[in-house]
Amino acid sequence: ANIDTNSRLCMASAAASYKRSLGSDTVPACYEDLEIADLIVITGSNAAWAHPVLFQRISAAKQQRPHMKIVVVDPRKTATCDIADLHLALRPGSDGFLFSALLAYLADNHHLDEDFIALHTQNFEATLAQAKHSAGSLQQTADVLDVSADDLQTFFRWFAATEKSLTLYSQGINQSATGTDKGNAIINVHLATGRIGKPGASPFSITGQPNAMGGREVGGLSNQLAAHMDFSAADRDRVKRFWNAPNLVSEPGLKAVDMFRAVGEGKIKFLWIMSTNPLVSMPNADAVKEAMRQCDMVIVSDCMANTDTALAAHLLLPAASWGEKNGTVTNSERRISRQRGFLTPPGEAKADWWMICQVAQRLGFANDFNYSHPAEIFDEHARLSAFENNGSRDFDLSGLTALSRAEYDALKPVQWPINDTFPNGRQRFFDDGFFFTDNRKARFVPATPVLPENDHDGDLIMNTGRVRDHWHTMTRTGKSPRLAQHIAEPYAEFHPQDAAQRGITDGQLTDVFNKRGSILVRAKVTENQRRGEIFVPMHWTSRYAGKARMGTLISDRRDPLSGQPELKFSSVNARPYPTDWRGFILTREDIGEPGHCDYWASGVIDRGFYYEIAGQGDVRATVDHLESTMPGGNWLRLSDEQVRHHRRILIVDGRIEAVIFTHQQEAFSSRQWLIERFRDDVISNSDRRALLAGKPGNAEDTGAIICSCFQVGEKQIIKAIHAGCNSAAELGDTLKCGTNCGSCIPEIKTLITAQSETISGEISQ
Ligand SMILES: Nc1nc2c(c(=O)[nH]1)N[C@H]1C(S)=C(S)[C@@H](COP(=O)(O)OP(=O)(O)OC[C@H]3O[C@@H](n4cnc5c(=O)[nH]c(N)nc54)[C@H](O)[C@@H]3O)O[C@H]1N2
Ligand SMILES: Nc1nc2c(c(=O)[nH]1)N[C@H]1C(S)=C(S)[C@@H](COP(=O)(O)OP(=O)(O)OC[C@H]3O[C@@H](n4cnc5c(=O)[nH]c(N)nc54)[C@H](O)[C@@H]3O)O[C@H]1N2
Ligand SMILES: [Mo]
Repeated sequence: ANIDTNSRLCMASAAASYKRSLGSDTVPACYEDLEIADLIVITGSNAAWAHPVLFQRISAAKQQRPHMKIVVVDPRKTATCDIADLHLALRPGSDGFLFSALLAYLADNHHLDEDFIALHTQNFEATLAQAKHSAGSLQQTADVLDVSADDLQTFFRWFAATEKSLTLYSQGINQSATGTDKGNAIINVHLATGRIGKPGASPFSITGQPNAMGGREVGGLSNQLAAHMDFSAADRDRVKRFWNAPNLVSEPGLKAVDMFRAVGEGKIKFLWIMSTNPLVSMPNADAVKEAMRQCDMVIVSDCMANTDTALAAHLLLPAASWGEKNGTVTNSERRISRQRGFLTPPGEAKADWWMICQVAQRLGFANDFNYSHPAEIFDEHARLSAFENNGSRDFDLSGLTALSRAEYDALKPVQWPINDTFPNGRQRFFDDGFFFTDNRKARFVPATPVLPENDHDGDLIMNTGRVRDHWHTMTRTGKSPRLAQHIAEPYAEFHPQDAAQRGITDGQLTDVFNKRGSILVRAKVTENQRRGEIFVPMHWTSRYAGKARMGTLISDRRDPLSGQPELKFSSVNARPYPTDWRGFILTREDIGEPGHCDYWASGVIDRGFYYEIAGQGDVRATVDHLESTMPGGNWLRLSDEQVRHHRRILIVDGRIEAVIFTHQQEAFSSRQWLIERFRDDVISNSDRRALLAGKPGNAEDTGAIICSCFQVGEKQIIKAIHAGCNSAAELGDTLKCGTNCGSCIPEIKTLITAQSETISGEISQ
């Protein structure tokens, strides 16, 4: 039942051989698709920020094999475009047209794999007919996509000509009311060219959560049973018998959006929310909040006590977090890895499985939920996957049943299925051309592409997604000073013309609103946005900002099949939010929501907290109020009421305890310098003078942190560029930036380009 040493050795030598083979066309015995592909299409994903490990692999492979082509399909110009040979900045939601037209093009230009289609697939004719019907001419498709016909043609030619092509897709495809159709349109072009399950040639849905696959394997979706079984009569019967559960649920449950609607309608009166923060991450988030308020009983299990959702709970159960518990996770290449706890859970925190078992036992299932260790649960999971399987179902862990505790503990990462045919796991699925359907043939699914519905609540389309250094609702990344320094405030990105048209300038506070709600965020003006579209990060919560829960603006329109909401296409308005003053606070203690401020955003710094604040009207009253919420002591107070400038500093025993700065324009230009002084145990005389003068001292101000790993700031990088470093590699040698996780390399390159323009400008002047 274990992975034998031979296979480990085989994989190790294969890994060495694929490395050797990079640059040549020979395919090694064991292969890594990303390294050997000749074309990688990345659509609907900002992989540079959201999948940094995969992205760094792709980037390294491209460096080794420069002929490898990368096409990025995204309405925005993102950090991922850094390595792109071609960027299709398409109209939001038009991917279905793109891939349908590609299918028609492949057929018209004789690039289909007729044998593969005939032998291994079904429903091709209807699918092609539909694609041809919706495609139109190249120019028509280019018009729908709003890209140039030349670029489109280039993409089609490259795809047609490149056997080893991968299509990676993520939330820009899925989070759509027609996401299932778009996924099918992508899979269709791969089936039609036989490019599936072959080395360097496949569609690849890059899942998000580290254990997104694991969640599906155990049936963690409302329309699934455990072990990848669904609600078909045969599957239900099988699970019923395996568990001896005569009352097994007979119908799929409600998906997230429908479930919260049912809560709102009083049809669901009891909710147990585990490991998610829906008050922030759901669309129509204020309706979700209201639904929860009306619900009779809301229980929240979380490892954090103060999330937006936890604060709305009747009962909070403290959960152990990942480093504190024991189990397995499955990544997007089907690889199951043991996760071993390395910390003792604090206080009363318990693993989620333990809580579920305790409840089940009290509901009368004492004998069925009497596990004493996760290894026992894994064993049952593996046995269910193997039950009456015999190779008929893809998910099969029969080779991992009946592991001893020691074997479970020592389990090495392995790709499922693990069974008689694949005792050491299976590296590649579908390489034999057989699929897990009744007749073993892959199914083409035709779909008529449509553009997203526009509610016309406003004249801008709001796209949402991730930033590099935060994870979802920031309940954990929000605690890290290093990560907070990359982007300190919630924001919205605007195209320069859209901003100008509305009187919005870079750095200005902006009200983004529609009939559902309104958020207050800082504007960033950038050519990376298409006209008429803005981008807002999904991360900021009520915990970290006064009004930035962007989910409140999003409708709960959703895909009829997957239930996935339209999270990347909401109709909104934007207008500048004028303020009379802006301020910056540092404190040792978390002061929660700072009162009397129209705007605030906060985060952690080493040994304290920062607050960005802004407001209208009298600032003195606000400053007095803020001071009153902080420790007493000998506050130094300076003010220049003319320009709404206040500087209040509390120093106790030579250490800064709190700082409140306001100004009608910029409260203090060098936040990073100030944050660093907050770290000092004793403030030097010159720094004290600098503080009082409201100007940074001699110490270097590093600027906003670009490289989180080595804490290298923008200003340091710019200085090094001016001193002669003109590549990311040279900057890495000099400052170490970008040499660990590498996720800041695209930003470093952008700085180099921007600075070289300045430098050449200086020279030519
Ligand atoms: N740093 C960081 N990394 C993460 C996460 C995180 O929170 N922070 N979360 C993880 C999780 S759970 C997930 S699901 C993944 C998500 O990973 P991604 O899907 O890569 O992340 P998003 O930022 O949602 O990016 C989606 C991209 O789709 C683009 N897009 C929007 N509309 C369209 C469209 O119509 N067509 C196309 N082609 N593109 C479009 C957006 O502009 C955006 O750049 O990230 C994972 N990794
Ligand atoms: N507008 C918009 N909305 C989105 C998205 C988008 O791109 N745009 N992306 C969507 C996607 S792809 C995703 S994945 C979701 C993410 O949305 P959520 O899942 O709601 O966000 P998280 O912040 O990951 O929430 C996880 C919660 O679980 C807690 N937690 C962590 N570990 C444990 C544990 O071991 N046990 C328990 N019980 N709790 C734990 C954390 O503290 C946190 O409160 O957001 C979705 N919403
Ligand atoms: Mo996700």
